[in-house]
Amino acid sequence: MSRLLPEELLAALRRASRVVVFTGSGVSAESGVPTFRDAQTGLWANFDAMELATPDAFRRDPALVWGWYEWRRAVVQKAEPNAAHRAIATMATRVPTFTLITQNVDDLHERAGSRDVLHLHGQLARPYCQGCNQPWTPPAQPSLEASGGTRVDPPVCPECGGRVRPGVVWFGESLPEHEWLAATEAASRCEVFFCVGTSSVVFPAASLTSVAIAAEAVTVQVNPNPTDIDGAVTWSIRGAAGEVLPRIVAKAWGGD
Ligand code: BV8
Repeated sequence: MSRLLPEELLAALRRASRVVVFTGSGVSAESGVPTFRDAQTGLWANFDAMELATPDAFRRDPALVWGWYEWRRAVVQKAEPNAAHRAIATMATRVPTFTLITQNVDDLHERAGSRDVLHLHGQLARPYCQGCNQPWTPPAQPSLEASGGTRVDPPVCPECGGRVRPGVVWFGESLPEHEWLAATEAASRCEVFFCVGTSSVVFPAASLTSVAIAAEAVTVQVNPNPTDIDGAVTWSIRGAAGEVLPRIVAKAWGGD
């Protein structure tokens, strides 16, 4: 475990032509967005995210699940990207080929300036009709904000009258093929692979670190807490992403 930034890591970063950053909900924690396995807060204290993020939960109680996603959309809307999101966007300008892969469904990477983000688990901002797959554009103001409750009936598709669902990948659902193929390709060819703010317990996304290790990339974990991959990665840096990543960018390339 290290808080210091090993010179070998910084040198590998400077000479790398292909770098991948793989993020989880911990990268948005310093923006005030609860991590996925944090005890739910406020209205949602008695619900388990793992139970709500499933097709069965939506089938059983669409208003409860839609209300949860509307609450999360409101939380993200009020949040701002943090120094970790900005450092990742800066890193992309310092290396020839950079790939950002995220498990997060928020848009904070994009709002920090990152482009072509590979969202393996979908996006809050992309609901769609489960009948005809027509994308549904959410109103600027999340409905829960208005209702203040925990239950909100999901919208009805204007095209086919079907039920609109959150634009995320639920447990038991397949990952989007394009994003998954692009992510595994990037992880298998990179020279440096960062795994930031994830407990690495959700698969197949968490297997990307093993893909990078098998490709003999320098692998770097950034997390304030221990995880199961502490002993598998080249460097495990114990710290908050918003503190560690800006330091890495500054020490590797100078400037901000
Ligand atoms: C599928 C969207 C197959 C919804 C999410 C092996 C192979 C394949 C599948 C499985 C497998 N084993 C088990 C499975 C099934 C399942 C799974 O992985 N279950 C787990 C729980 C055991 N996987 C699936 O169902 C996947 N689908 O495999 O389909 C298939 C094949 C054919 C046909 C049909 C199906 C789909 C998984 C996607 C689920 N959807 N999100 C939503 O958001 O509501 S996953 C959810 O977990 C979020 O996306 C989240 O990002 C992700 C991972 O969690 P983390 O990001 O790691 O968050 P967590 O809270 O756990 O950890 C936060 C970390 O941050 C902590 O370590 C903390 O210390 C750290 N941290 C805190 N503060 C900071 C910080 N780090 C840095 N800085 C800080 N400041």
